[in-house]
Amino acid sequence: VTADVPPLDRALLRRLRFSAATAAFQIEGARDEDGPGRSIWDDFVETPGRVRDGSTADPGPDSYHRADEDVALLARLGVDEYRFSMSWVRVLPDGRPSPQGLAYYDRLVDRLLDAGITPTPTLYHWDLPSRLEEAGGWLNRSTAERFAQYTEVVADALGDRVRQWYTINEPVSTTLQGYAIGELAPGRALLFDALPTVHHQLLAHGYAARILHARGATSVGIVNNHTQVLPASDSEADQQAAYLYDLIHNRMYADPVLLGRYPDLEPLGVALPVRDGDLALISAPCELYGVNYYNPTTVAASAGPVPFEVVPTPGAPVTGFGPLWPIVPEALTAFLIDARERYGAALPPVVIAENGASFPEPDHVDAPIDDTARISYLHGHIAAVLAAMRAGVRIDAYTVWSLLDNFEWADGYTQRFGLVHVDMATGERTPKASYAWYRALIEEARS
Ligand code: GBH
Repeated sequence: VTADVPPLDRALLRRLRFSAATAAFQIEGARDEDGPGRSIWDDFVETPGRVRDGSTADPGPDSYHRADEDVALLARLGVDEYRFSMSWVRVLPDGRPSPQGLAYYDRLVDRLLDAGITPTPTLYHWDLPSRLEEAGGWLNRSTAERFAQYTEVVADALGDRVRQWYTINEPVSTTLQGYAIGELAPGRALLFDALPTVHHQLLAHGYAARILHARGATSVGIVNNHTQVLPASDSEADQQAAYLYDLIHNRMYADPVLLGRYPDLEPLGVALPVRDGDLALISAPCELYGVNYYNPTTVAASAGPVPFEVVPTPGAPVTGFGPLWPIVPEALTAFLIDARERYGAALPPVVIAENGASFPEPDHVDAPIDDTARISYLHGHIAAVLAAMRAGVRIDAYTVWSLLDNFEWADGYTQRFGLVHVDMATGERTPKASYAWYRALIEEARS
């Protein structure tokens, strides 16, 4: 299958490592097996009205029982790495390490290594222990300290075989959608009062990076969700709105990690609970910088409770999420070049840790779905990555979100990102055309 776009430059493709990603809560299922503790996502999915189709993520793709199939799919795909996440509440159900919870990841790591695939776990992909949320969750500084203890347990168990780690996935989503607006767990609507969660998540990253480095990790990084911000018009008001959105979505998470300081938050009228020494910890050098990128964001001024609003990007096709998920590959190139300009040598090699497109595909399929839109999305964005490399941005790896159709948070199973279709009733996995396409691309890069 080929999309209607020019071929990719093989010399540049060869310089990338290729990967695919998933996250524990989105694929594992088995929420009551081997005694995991409860997480804020268990609570959220059980709250009526929170998840669009009422689904609970269990069994979902059921990877807790099907990890061997997942590894076989990854091996046939030919990826260099697999980015999966670890469930804090499996590892520490009640604050003490669980041998069974750890055994699942221990075995997964071994299977991956046997298959010649580098395991690159994410320590935290949104499933905070409920007992910590009861104490304030990420609003409470002590959650970062608990996270450090969890990291020690994981590093002791897997650090002999795992050398590359991602610390925290998309703190911006947790802050904005989890604590400010409430579309994601823990479902709070604190608006600007949510902002201490930024600092505490970054602190958790800092602690974890220090622990992992001390235990021999060679490649560690945070994963931030970034977007290229475009003002809706040239008006002063829209440009100011875009500036604020960039601050709150991009720079508030990147500047402290890469430059050791927060941007000037005066225009937002907020202050963060920073203590002496925090920023040195948060900005201690890392070997990689993880970027999740899906779409640009067009922003207009607003008279509502927050001074900006996200509006459709004129002229762009969209993914299954609709008008606020425009498909604009060149915006990824522009973002990466801008980041290189803003952060200079402080920007470590970038890993594109997630990139992909969702569509509302059926749960049960008898014939292959039309997968052209996903292929053309992936092709366009890989081309955009190569263009940034050509312009001098150091990029080490590209990761597709996602290996599998999975539990798409508040959208349940109504949006599917997989290279592989999953029938959630049976767990059956069927590679889509995009899987064959990605496999051929990796093969060509290696030939
Ligand atoms: C990433 O989130 C996550 O890391 C990953 O787990 C997730 O599956 C993937 O991307 C796709 O969403 O009502 O338009 O806000 C990116 C943030 C959070 C954006 C959920 C989409 C709901 C749709 N995503 N959000 S919208």
